Amino acid sequence: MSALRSIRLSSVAKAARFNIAPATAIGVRAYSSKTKSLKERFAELIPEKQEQVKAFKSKHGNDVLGEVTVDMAYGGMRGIKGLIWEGSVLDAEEGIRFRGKTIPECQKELPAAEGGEEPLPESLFWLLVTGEVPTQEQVKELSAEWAARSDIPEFVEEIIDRCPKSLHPMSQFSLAVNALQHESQFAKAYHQGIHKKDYWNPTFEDSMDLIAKLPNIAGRIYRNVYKDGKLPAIDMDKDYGHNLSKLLGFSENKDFVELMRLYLTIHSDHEGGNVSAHTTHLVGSALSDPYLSLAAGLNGLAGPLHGLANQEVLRWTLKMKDQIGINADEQTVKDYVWATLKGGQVVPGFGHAVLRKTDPRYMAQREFALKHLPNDPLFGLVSKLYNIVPGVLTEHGKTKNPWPNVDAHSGVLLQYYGLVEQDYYTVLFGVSRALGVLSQLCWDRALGMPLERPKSYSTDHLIKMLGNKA
Ligand code: HAX
Repeated sequence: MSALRSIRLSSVAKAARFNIAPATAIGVRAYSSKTKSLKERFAELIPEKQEQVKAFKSKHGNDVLGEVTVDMAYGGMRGIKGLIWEGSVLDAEEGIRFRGKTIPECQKELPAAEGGEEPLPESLFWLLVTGEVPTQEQVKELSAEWAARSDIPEFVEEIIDRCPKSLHPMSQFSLAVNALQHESQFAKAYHQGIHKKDYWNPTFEDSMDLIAKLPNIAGRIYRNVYKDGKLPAIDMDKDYGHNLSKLLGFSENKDFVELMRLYLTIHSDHEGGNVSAHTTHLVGSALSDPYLSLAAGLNGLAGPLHGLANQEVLRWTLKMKDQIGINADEQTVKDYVWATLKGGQVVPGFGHAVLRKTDPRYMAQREFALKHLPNDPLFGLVSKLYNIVPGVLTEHGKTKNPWPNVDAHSGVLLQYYGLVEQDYYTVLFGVSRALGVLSQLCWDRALGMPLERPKSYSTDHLIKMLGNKA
């Protein structure tokens, strides 16, 4: 048993001795360090943020954020401003900013691994929780803490092992996260009558445990479905991206490990209204614990209009390659795209509910490809699509945003390094998305966010309400 883990378990044992909920008894500082731990810093920030929100609400509580039209109600609530999300804000033209920082700024400012260039997902998580750029030492401690918490219970391993290979990896992923709920400190503390002002504490502990355990779940699914089912142990002194790569069998390739760090960073958060984020937040608002909340979000991520699009993109692109050849000319590619549209299908990887420009997450991956695989033929085809599809979608005239989104590029990178199993890709997206939605869930509980319950109407009711209006 590692030193870190024994410290954590000893505080649980102490809690048991005093007959109090372990989560509330776990001290804010569980690890010896000269610098502040993430939990310490989070705990410090909570009263400041609570005060800020209280003051803002008392001054602006009745200010109007926008109006809601009938079209918006029927139109998937596009544009309705009704959610609070601390970690990131999405601008339609500029794309995502994590705590005010663009992706290139994150790449420049967040700590990377020794000898690496891409930000460590640990540093992005720290930024999402605190709004601050961590020190290298703080990131190293977070890596060690996640490694120390990474084991999954045997019964969860058995559940994964018993899944038929034909069960989609995302269903296996969601199943395993639901089963891990057995470990929830929040659920236990709630059962024992925890005071609501302390909800943040077991929520934080659950979130840290859950994030730490995801690589072992994801790795096990990958090895079971596509390989011989044997899983290596993670390296206790290595970072999250390295360890996930190791579990998948790719840690020997340092470029793949860097890709994984970049991938896990940029897929983490995309403000609050997307399906996976909103679902996690909504389910969490019923005080369902982080495990149940994330599992619900993962089920949303598994839809083809959302996260699963990255699987669909590669499938669609490879099918195109088989049908028209990798070096097809512009007109042949255009005809293929038109055939998809005329078949009543979407062109996967293009369009977005909020964005109106090329997704900067797409650009970050394109830049990675230009640096590491400029001559890869499939990357060449993806680049061709980048130049052709927006024009076709514009001519088609329906899509509000003809530009590529994040999912249009991730598959070609994974494919290049040998991770060719497309059905698996959304699991990686889910590991990353956990960083964003769980950091928000911690803030939801810290800020006492209430049960979410918007109002709905039937069509008949709306006709009665508005039907006679001139
Ligand atoms: N190909 C074909 N038609 C498209 C399209 C595309 N890529 N994108 C939008 N459209 C169509 C819509 O289906 C809609 O048609 P109908 O009026 O017949 O229903 C019309 O254009 C208007 O849609 P929109 O307002 O531009 O887009 P929405 O906000 O409704 O939907 C989607 C946004 C991302 C779901 C949409 O662009 C889409 O289906 N794209 C392809 C799937 C995809 O790449 N999804 C991943 C998005 C990013 C993400 O969440 N990643 O996880």
